[in-house]
Amino acid sequence: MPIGIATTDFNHDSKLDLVISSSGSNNIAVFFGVSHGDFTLSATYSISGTSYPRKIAVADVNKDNQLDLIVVSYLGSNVRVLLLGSSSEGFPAQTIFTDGASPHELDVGNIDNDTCPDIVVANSGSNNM
Ligand SMILES: [Ca+2]
Ligand SMILES: [Ca+2]
Repeated sequence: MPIGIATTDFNHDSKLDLVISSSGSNNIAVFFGVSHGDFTLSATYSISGTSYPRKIAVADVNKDNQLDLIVVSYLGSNVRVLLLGSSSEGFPAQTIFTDGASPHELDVGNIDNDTCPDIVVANSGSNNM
């Protein structure tokens, strides 16, 4: 079941692309925009374990000028970061950060005004952020 969506231009072709998380199949699908509002499936990435991926955000986490994906794993109680462009296979191994119980929402911004993006996660199971 699709549950999270983000839009950006991953491949720098000036056409909007879609990223969709699917909770039932534990994966993320990337669709590149083509023309006239159509999209083509680029790749599907498994989110390991019984993860139930939900909200997705996009940011250049490692500052290599390639956008990366950040997704919350509701059942895994963690946040996964998938780096784009550091491998010919697209998003390589995931970096997993332990989080509170049942993370539900996330957003990315620069909270402390340094040069690195920060991630804020709302944990519905532990009533904290
Ligand atoms: Ca694009
Ligand atoms: Ca990056």
